[in-house]
Amino acid sequence: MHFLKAAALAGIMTGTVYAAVAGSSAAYAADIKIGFVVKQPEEPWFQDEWKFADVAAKEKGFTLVKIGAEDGEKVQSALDNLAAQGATGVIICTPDVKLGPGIIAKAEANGLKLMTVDDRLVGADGQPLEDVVHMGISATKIGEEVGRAISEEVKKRGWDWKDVGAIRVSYDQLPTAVDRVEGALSVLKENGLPEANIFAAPQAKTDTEAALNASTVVLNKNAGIKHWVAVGLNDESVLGAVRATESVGVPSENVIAVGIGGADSAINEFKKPNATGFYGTVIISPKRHGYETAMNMYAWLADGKEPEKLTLTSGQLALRDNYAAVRKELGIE
Ligand code: FCA
Repeated sequence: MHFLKAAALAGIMTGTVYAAVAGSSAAYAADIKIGFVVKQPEEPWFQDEWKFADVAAKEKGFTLVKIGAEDGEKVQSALDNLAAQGATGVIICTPDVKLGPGIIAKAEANGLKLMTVDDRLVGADGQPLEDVVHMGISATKIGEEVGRAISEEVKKRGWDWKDVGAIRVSYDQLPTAVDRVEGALSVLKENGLPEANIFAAPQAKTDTEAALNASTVVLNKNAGIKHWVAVGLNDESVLGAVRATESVGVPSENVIAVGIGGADSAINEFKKPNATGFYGTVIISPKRHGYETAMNMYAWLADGKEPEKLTLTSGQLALRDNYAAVRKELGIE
């Protein structure tokens, strides 16, 4: 800011560069501050979102304030802090979509333009708050992609669906999570998985540890089942199911788990010398969710250009042997 102001001042004094500085939006960019609040800052997906939002900030010259907010109270104070710091826009992935009306009110009271990313706010009736600008993943379609990948591999390994157990790592308070796992399970059922072979493993939080705990209960109750598949809302939840199969002694060749995400959690698993039950992941784009949301917010604040109300992004399946190429193709190396 100081530099730009100084440059503008210098422009006035010399009369030559002034027009160039004043005419470029860079003169305003330095004054624009945008918050990027995420529910789980330790999760690689969110770190990648931040990383790409930072790229937008550098490119445009605005200030990005990154805040982790794991519960409702932290969300409230994040919104207050942002306003106190002079931010005028915030992009948020909330820890709880039911905080929706409260978040809208708080953002409004603080003069913050609001966009949500990944998890869409809902009202008291559980329906999405459609007036809030949102970028999410096309959850059902991506879930179906998971289901197709698992089904093909089940066929390839010659398993009989009758003998396959499916761990449904669930986080049903989050609509996108329901859409993702239901999309996957619909395809598995279409291909022959009996409904009775689906076991819910409700996780208390969307991380690996919670999924491991929930999945262990399912496996212990169903020790007679030989072949397992696992679905969940993200890589972490599916990895929890895989860790659980390992801990109860199911050999990795008897497990087919496919996640959603494609960030470091998945990559580190693919880098292991021996294949685990984590067969693949549908890679989604932290670049679109980080860079593009930040660019959209910037355009809204700097040029008054309101973003599309709803953007749903796609995913692409990647396996152990081609994940690097897929990431490259998506521009997210
Ligand atoms: C949700 C999940 C994250 C990520 C994101 C796109 O927020 O919790 O892991 O999948 O959607």
